[in-house]
Amino acid sequence: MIDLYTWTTPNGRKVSIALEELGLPYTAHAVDIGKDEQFKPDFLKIAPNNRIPAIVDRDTGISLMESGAILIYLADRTGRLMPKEGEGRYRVIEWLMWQMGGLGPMAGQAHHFLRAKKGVSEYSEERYVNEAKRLYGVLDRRLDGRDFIADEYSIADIASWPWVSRYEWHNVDINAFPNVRRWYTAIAKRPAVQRGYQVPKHTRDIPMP
Ligand SMILES: N[C@@H](CCC(=O)N[C@@H](CS)C(=O)NCC(=O)O)C(=O)O
Repeated sequence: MIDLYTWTTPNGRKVSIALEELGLPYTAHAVDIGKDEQFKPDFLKIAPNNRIPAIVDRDTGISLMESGAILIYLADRTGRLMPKEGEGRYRVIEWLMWQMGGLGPMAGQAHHFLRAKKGVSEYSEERYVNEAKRLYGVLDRRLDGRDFIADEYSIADIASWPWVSRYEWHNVDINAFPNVRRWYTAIAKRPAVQRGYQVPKHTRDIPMP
């Protein structure tokens, strides 16, 4: 049994989607970041960076923060969603790192300046929207002639998909990136993705372009 500490955000949804895909039993615990619950001392013991998501695997005694590390752990624990060795494994890790260091942080900053702090900095709004668009272009070229980011559906797709599901928030016209749109809509139809998206609670249906 895995305890998942999460909220209704892209980084949280990565982990609930992976758990649903893998069919691992888990209990979701809501950490409402709008009410600063991520700063509670009990949560900080497993997530010292005061951010969701985090997990505690009661079977192995391992606790982890950082969504990328959690995805690698779940893939290794089950032998699924990432090749066990060889170039294919590093390709998945390569694109997982691309999401963790690029798409997530840049789109996240776009959300901050376009929504939470709208009007505070025109320069920042422009910079992060342009960076998000550049990253969509990178993903679109990667998906040209490919169904998934690596050879098969993997944690690289699961890491990027919830961020792309916020395309409206970062003002990117997903229809301008036909390979991303095709990939996004195909993954959106997966039952595990539909279940994982609504953890820890329903906020809205999955946006569809
Ligand atoms: N690199 C971290 C980022 C986690 C992160 O930024 N989580 C956000 C929600 S998506 C959060 O907990 N924010 C709370 C805060 O900013 O205090 C990961 O991928 O797990």
